[in-house]
Amino acid sequence: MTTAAPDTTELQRTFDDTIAAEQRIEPRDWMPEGYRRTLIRQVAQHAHSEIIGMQPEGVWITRAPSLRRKAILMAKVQDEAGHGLYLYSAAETLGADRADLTAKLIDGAQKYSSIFNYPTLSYADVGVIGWLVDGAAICNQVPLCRSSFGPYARAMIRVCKEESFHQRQGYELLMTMMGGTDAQRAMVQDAVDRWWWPSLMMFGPPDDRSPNSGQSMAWRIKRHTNDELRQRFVDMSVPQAQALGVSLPDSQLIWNEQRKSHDFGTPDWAELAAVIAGDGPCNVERITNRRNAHDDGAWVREAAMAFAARERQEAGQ
Ligand code: BYC
Repeated sequence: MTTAAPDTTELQRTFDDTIAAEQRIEPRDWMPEGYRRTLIRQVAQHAHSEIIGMQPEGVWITRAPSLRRKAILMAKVQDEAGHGLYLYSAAETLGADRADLTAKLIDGAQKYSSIFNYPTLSYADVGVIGWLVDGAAICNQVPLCRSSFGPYARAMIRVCKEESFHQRQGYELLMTMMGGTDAQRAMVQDAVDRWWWPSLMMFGPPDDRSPNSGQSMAWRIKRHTNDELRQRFVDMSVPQAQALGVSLPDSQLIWNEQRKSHDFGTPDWAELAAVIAGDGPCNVERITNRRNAHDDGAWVREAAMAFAARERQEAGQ
């Protein structure tokens, strides 16, 4: 006796019910092709961001001002490599091929976060990346721990724990510098002035120009809109800036008693569009470095493949 395969309507109903019941979709479950494509797009972009995101801070490892700072920074940059690897693995559970994803990053066919296309000009930038960039990442990623796709949500739990350490180390670094000389305080303020607006842009375009948000929210891949998370980040950062003793470079930033939230200025959306399109200050440098690292590692991949093939052959004998 054969059992008829369930038809698409029935599969779609099971999928919809799973999402509505706040349960997870797992790799072997049926899923609409659009859901799979959206997740591969977002998870791959996220993985690429972690890998490219190693560069702006990585260049400061050799110039860290003490052994302690060097050890902390090395651990942080290594964590970012780890996050990239979990996320590529999550994308593989959706049927994506890791080599193909890397090729798409290098060829510019897939995106990575706009924030990593800005230069790190002083050591204070390492602290500000920890405070603001990792802070924005946490704001964005904590809700992703409840994302409907199981492997992505589970990867986010570990990533967020590590991001909290990253944020704390950045804030502690800045606190130390703010307790130092006038020149050090000026370096911190300069870094805050340069990173504040790009950090707000990390959350993506405003909701009325975010083509993917509606469907991604309906599928519960995203749990909040870009503007909701941006607002949360501003409200979180203002008291932290006060405690640190820095000003945020926005003359329109003010507490709104009615909304119980801060009003703030409008990020330069034309700048975000240009950076996403490949025209930011460091896009070419970041991709060139990634391409060179990939080419330089070709012999390692070949050796690993040859070793695996020999092991398989010996096991078969
Ligand atoms: N940069 O419809 P929208 C880290 C694209 S790394 C570049 O709102 P969506 C860290 C967007 O992809 C953490 N592109 O899209 C590592 C879309 O283009 P496509 C990075 C952006 O997906 C090292 C188009 O614009 N975090 O923490 O609904 C050191 C329209 O946007 C950006 C993640 O990757 C951008 N900022 O929402 C330190 C989080 N914004 O694909 C720290 C996971 C938008 O249609 N991703 N675009 O051609 C997400 O949460 C969502 O994908 C986004 C965008 C909120 C970013």
